[in-house]
Amino acid sequence: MLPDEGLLNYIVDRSHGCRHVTLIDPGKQSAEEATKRSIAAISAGSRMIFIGGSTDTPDEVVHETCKMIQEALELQIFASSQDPASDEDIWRVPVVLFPGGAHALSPAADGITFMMLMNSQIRRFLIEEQLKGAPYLHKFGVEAIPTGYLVFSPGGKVGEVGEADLIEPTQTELVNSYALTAKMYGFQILYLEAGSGASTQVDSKCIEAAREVDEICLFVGGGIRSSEQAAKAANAGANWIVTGTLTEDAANLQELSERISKVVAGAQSSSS
Ligand code: 1GP
Repeated sequence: MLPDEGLLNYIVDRSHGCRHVTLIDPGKQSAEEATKRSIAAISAGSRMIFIGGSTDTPDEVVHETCKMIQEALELQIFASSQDPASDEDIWRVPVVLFPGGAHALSPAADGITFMMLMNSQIRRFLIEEQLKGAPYLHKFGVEAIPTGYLVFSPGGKVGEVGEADLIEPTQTELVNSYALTAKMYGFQILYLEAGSGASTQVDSKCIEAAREVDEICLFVGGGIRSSEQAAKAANAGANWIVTGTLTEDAANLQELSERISKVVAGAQSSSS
């Protein structure tokens, strides 16, 4: 659900400290379950929903998931508007496509992180998937947020599929050059990714090296599960922390809420 200030303004706004994104892989649960998880995540303090992940999910499944989450958010806004004690704005949370390529797009999304996998070694993820996806996004009026995407060691599946020249923790100068390059391309977001389910999160020194480029909005994800890990990334300069596995392997909605509350608290504990 699009916030009043518009998607880009909402994303780059730093007045709320470091915020949390819940990544939902529409291929890993039904649209109903994805919707329940999204609502629980937002109640626990998550401020954006990303839809993406698996490479083989059909467009219909992605669309159904986006649509159902949007409808549930509308209902929550309506319910809150009937209750003077509740704040309907907490439900104005954008549902944004976080694609693995030109497939799995949906006009029901509020926008898309339109990404260049900057350290991919193959043309496909530097420009070809984008060429395929752009006419579709144009046709359906899905807002594209220019995003640089960098995959760090260990990198996981995205590192493999994207044939990324994985960045190691010592390569801080390189990270800074990528951040400058991203800025010069006009990218609004730089996403630092360790890979879904990564055993180690993106190194703080690398986040700091990217943070030196003040204008760019930094997303950090991959392997973050605890409040401490979230605080570490936030203190190094992340503007948004993304978690996916945390939600996927929660035994139930209660556990999901507790886990997200902790990560949100960690992210928000940062003074930066
Ligand atoms: C993956 O960065 C995200 O693209 C989230 O990673 O699944 O490890 O939370 P996790």
